[in-house]
Amino acid sequence: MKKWWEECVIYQVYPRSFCDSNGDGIGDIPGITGKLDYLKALGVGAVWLSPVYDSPNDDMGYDIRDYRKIMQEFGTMEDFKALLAGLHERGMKLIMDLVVNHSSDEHEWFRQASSSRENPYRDYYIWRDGKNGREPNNWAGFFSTPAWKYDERTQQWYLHLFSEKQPDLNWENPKLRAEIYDMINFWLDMGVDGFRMDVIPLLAKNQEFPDAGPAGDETEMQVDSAEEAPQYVFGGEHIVLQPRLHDYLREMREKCFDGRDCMCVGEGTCVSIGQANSLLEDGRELDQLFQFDLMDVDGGASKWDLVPLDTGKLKRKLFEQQEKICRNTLFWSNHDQPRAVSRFGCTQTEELWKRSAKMLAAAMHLMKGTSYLFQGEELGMTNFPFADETELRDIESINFLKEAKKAGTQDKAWESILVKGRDNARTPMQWDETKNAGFSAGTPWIAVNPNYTYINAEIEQKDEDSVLNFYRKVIALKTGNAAFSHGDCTELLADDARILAYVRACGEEKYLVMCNMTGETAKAEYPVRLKEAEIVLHNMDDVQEWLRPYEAVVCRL
Ligand code: TEU
Ligand code: CA
Repeated sequence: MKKWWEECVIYQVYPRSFCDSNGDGIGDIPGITGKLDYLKALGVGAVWLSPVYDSPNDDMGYDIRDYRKIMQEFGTMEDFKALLAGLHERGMKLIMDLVVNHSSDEHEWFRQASSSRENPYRDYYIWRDGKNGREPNNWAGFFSTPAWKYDERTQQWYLHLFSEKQPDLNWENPKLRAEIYDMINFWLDMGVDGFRMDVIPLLAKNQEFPDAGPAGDETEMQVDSAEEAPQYVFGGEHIVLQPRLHDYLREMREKCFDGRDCMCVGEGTCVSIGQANSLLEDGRELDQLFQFDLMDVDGGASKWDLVPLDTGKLKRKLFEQQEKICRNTLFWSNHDQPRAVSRFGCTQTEELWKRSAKMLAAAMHLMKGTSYLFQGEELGMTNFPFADETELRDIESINFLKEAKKAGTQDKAWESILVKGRDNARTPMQWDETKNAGFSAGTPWIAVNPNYTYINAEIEQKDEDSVLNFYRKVIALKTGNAAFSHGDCTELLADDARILAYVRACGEEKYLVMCNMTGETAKAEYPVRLKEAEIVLHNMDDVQEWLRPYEAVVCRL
């Protein structure tokens, strides 16, 4: 028996940039409620809502100050309940973002914990003495800083894998865990249908907190002179998928999810394809997982290393995920990733922009697994042409650029930020061709993409040939046809790096999906003659013998 979350397409809303209802330039919850009919017409069955909890927004809401309070600029708890009711009235579900690896340093727990070593909340966080006058170990954080910050008042260091204002919670502490489970049940009792779990593979840490990289070499940390900065190293082997993580997730399921028709999808930060099932297969931990190998195909040692897209490598990753992850999620982007059509498609001309955006829709969302769309993906929204750093809002890019300036590599860093910066995904949703793309009557908190004049929901709703209407057809196929919602997925043309081809089959229903992922016409030994095929979906007006650049066809077999 399939679960609701295996049969619907899920749409991620980044509330700050979705729709501003009161003209303060910031998206808000009533703005989302006002757009539910748009989402219903798109054909999505659930919304994943990025954090709406009270937050100082150091990391745009992923730094929570009060887990049971709605962020003031997003609205009130009544607004939230109206959104939840509005979704349920339309037969749609709501998945909240659960950020419990860390809180904000302005959370009451941390205010207490950092007031004294004896405070009862001290062990809600991770405090250690320094070593040789420096951090307890050599771990680097995710945002270009060391992973520890010194607290003068209590003379110890606290762990923060992300920003300094995001202290890691100590999951070894059963009191902390009980508080989190209580909070989860608070939202589930209200009728929330599930959670997307932020950096969930990192909850458990090696309690020895050893140095990362080559065997912890004490001298590595010894700083002979002030200008010699120690080498900070990502401590993945000590913080990713640690054994205790599985205990925590099982306990969370017992305390919160058992007996409820709810779901949890984990953000599989640093989890390989081969490791994914350790969190999924017995169903006692996560229901689904976002696995990120696809998000790394155009990166090197770090996301900022720009590597040309290799469609052969992309295909291999896609089919490896299909084959090895028992409950797969399908996504091209989210609020942390650049826009799909700019990254995996082509924006050189309006024709190729439209065609490649549609090709990506068919390529990804007709595969096997639950499809997750990121807001604006259905319009073909693109990366933003940031003029300079004053237009940046994201701490990850801002910190990265700051460090690059110290190293004199700011020009290269800027290049990378334009291509990979998270702000690309966070520019306002483009609703129509009025001021600020209809996002806000005020001054948006982040600039609106100037291409909103032709990339916007209103114009695309009226255009039968738009990216939006193509997404509607893909979603209708995906959710309305057993071959696509439940069927097997068999790869074809595996050795051809240009063409993504697969058969979806369930009983008598069989369909072939063929997508040319490149800018060249792809001549090859096709499984069917396109001119004789029964085409049910196509991103071009006529049929030729070979797939033209970014051409996608879906044929009934
Ligand atoms: O992201 C986790 C994470 O690993 C990010 O660093 C992401 O991989 C990177 O930004 C890609 O460029 C989650 C949230 O999705 C992100 O928005 C938060 O900043 C982060 O956790 C901390 O909560
Ligand atoms: Ca607002």
